[in-house]
Amino acid sequence: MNRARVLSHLLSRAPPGTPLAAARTFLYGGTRGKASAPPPPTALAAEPFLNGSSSNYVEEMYTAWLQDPKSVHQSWDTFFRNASAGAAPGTAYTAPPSLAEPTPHHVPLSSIAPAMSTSPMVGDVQISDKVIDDHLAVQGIIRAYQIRGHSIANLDPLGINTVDPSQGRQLVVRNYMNRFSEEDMERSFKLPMSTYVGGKERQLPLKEIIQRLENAYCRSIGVEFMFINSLEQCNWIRQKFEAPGVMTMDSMEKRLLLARLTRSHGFEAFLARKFSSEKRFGLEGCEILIPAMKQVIDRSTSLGVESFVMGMPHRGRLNVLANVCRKPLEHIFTQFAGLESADEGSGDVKYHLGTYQERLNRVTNKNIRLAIVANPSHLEACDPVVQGKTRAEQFYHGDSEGKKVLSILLHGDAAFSGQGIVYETFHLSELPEYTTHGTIHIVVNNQIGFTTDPRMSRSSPYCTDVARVVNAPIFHVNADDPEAVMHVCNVAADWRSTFHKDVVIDLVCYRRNGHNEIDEPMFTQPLMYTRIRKLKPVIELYGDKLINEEVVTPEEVKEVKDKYEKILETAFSVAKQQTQVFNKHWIDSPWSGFFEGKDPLKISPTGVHEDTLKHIGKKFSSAPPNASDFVIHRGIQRILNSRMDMVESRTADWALGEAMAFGSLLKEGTHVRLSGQDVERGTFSHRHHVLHHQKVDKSQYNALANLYRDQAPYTVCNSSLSEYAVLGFELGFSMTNPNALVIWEAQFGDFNNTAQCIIDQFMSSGQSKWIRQSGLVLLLPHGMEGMGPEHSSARLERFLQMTSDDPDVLPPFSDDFAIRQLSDINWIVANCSTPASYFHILRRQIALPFRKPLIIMTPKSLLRLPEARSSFDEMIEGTEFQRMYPEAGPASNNPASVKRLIFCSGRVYYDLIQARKEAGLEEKIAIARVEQIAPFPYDLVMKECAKYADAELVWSQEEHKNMGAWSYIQPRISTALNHERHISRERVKVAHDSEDQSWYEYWFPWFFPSSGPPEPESPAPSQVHVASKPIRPVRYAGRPVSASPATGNKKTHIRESKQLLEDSLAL
Ligand SMILES: Cc1ncc(C[n+]2csc(CCOP(=O)(O)OP(=O)(O)O)c2C)c(N)n1
Ligand SMILES: [Mg+2]
Repeated sequence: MNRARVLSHLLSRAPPGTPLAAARTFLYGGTRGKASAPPPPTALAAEPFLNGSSSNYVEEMYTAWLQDPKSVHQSWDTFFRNASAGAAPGTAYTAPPSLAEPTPHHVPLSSIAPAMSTSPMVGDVQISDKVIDDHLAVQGIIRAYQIRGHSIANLDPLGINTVDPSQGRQLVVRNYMNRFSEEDMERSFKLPMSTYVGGKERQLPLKEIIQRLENAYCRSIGVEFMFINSLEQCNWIRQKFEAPGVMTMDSMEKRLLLARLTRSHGFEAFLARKFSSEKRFGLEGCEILIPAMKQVIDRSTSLGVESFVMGMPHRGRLNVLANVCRKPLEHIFTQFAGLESADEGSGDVKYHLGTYQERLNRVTNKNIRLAIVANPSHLEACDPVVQGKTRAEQFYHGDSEGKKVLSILLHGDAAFSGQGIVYETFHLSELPEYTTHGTIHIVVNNQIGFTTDPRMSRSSPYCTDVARVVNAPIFHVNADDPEAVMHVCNVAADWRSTFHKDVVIDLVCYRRNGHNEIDEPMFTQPLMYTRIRKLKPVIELYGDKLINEEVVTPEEVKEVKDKYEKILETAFSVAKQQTQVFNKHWIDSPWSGFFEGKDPLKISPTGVHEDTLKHIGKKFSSAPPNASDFVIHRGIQRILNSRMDMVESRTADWALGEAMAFGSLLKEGTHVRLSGQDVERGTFSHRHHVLHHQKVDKSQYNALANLYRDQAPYTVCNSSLSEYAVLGFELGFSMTNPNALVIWEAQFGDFNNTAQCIIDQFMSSGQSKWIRQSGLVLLLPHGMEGMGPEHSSARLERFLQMTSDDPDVLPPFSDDFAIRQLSDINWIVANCSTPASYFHILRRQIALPFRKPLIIMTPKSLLRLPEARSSFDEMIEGTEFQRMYPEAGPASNNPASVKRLIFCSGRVYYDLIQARKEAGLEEKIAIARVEQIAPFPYDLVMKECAKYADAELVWSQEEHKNMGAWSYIQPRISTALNHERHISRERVKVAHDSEDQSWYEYWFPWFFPSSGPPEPESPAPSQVHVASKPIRPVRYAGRPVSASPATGNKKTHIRESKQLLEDSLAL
């Protein structure tokens, strides 16, 4: 270990905190190897010239010597050789014969030694401290440019924030330059290893060094990267920006760039002409975005990427669709025409719609897939969705390193710095089960957000500062320098391909018009817009530049422009002939083959063979196969034992029921992914899907991932502490593959409202707006168990309020009533009370011929309640999900004597039956449990009501009256029983036409008045009262209204709980 020995000499005694000490840490403790033995303590003291101030220089010399001994002065060579050979401390240095006059940049060791020790001089060369310090200052200057050069770069096309160059230099280099005179500028200095500005040169005059640094760091590109804590990555970036000639483009590349700019500009100009009063959130002022994205895509495609998943806001979206994705122009133009939609869905405004295109990349001649995810107005909300979709594509394509699928996120400057979801999404970027192996972020930094200036909208210097948290390099670039933008795009694509980490391109540009085309920007930004009006569009600037360089002729420029204009006109005439728009043209995640050949009203069975239940149960209750080597916690062993006991006795608790649902789906080839905070163990310590070896770090066992040899993969992953980003991510994941059960679990249901935007904008309304389905499941622990206002309510009422079923319309009865309801609604809301119910509803998600989000209120204390267990009999073949459990006890045997029929849902059922038993009312009070609240099981509720025809109806809930399911249930029971609300004649007719009329006649006699079904000439539906009969009301029993979801006081909680049971049961 020669290297180690020499460095021992140099570094062993360096005082802590000095550069030498840092070098020691780096060289010994870093990735490049370890010293074999500690160095002799006296070594450094004996080399008096090796003090802190010269350490950088010595380190440089040593590193250079290691690479090429001839690259350093012979005196250094001798010294390092002697030291390597084990020379005693203080004797390694030997003055060499003077072979020639050393050049000023080439500082020999002898020039340092005499100044600091009593060592003899070398020949007649007397080199002072100044020479060393000058070299150190040059290093400082280089480093200063690398760290702060961006702060004075010419980034702003408006010139508003541009610093005066001479002042700027002072800002960057601070006092390093003070020591140099004009003559010094001509002196040559040896270039340190930390710069690539020299190219093949090892020394350069100071003037040239500075000039090259200015070119690299202070022209149209500002590179922020020195905060990255990897030397390798910093060096990689330095090389990409410093090496001479890195930005050179050949004329073909320049012509392509001009052509792309022409399209970008031409598209906006065309829309402005044709639809002058329409909002389109044009790209004018940042037309370079289109060539930039195309460059990123070209370069990444050449590096192996086949699929691009993109998310972007309003700005320039139509242009991206047209010119990056190559969406048919007529599809875009028809969106301006205000046509009726030909297919399902309520649609969305044109600058929110997604798309999916497959096409040939002409530059690389490879086929690529491009998806732009539909997004709501809510800025940045689609960021995690894009990441989830990307991750899923990578997962299902076996692209474990992200080489084939790449996510690109576009941002506005104000939104990027203002929206917290950006930060939350960045924090997913390196998590094992969430990483997409690097996202390329592009910011359209037009230096304004609607009417607000950056100084009023953020506290950070750059709008991109949020990216620093993940050590992403940030490339700021003046959008009016197209070639600089292309360079940055190439580097970003190369970075992502090399390091698989996030990177940011900050396109510093301007917004030529108002926020949209109808806004007047002079109201609020008069000076900015006075300046903007004087600016030539970038297409002109660049066209002129290329004409001057004789890369193109003016005729060619015109020809390219006219050609595109013609393409636009042709598409415009096609669009004009259209009479309808098709929402299906805008699907961002088509599921080819999923719907085809399926009966849209058939649910596959959800019951499972008993052997399968047993197999899964046993595996789930067992230690890993190498149990003797795998030390399990005693508490876990007890849990496994009790699980095994349950399996033996053919029963399942909640965790076992869930495992059986997952396990059986995995067996059938369905990937299951469960994500959320602490889901591996489970917030309530009931799940334990990942067992941890108690003695070996990171040694884990996941039984459900090891059930069958040919099973589908099982992913269970603790997430970052974010609801918004993680739920968005899982939603995106669920969009990719309909044959996967994707689940997000909240720690407590209460926290789901920090992800409200994903719930409202994507889950509840996504299918309607974007005809995009998702079978995502939300598990929301919910229940009033005395845990205070923030650990009690998943806000069931909100999910129910957003269901799209009309409380006033009784759907037509038929054999496929239940699935029709599911097909018609926007999402399913359930509050399961048994493991079997939970088991079936999870499996039903995959058994459905379509996909709907499923929101489940999940229990807390029921997880362990012995009464809340299910027999295997409720899960085996032939069983299915029970939308409602009717009363099955003594009361059901003699319905006529039942005084009250209570409907409830979830946990409160167990309190009610206990209290009913204690009160001896099992014959008098029937209790039915609604498991699927929405869509409402009208048929089953009506049947139960009909059975207890004389009973008073009560809805009992533990939530406060203005919360929980009451306000959803009440009008629906009323519609079901009383028809006091209006009912569509057509729907009644369907009910009458159904085959099973006698069944309905028996249970719902009021549907079939003696006069027969309504006559065709009956009054209009809005006036129909199907039958006049006494109103059968439903009464509320539960907590009164409240502002807070639950009391924080234990006593009050107990009192309220007692009261609600009394209210419910008092006859
Ligand atoms: C979450 C959210 N808040 C507010 C708005 C309203 N809004 C629409 S665009 C906009 C300004 C966006 O500025 P910036 O991100 O810089 O994008 P630009 O329009 O400048 O391209 C605002 C505030 C929104 N769409 N989403
Ligand atoms: Mg902006």
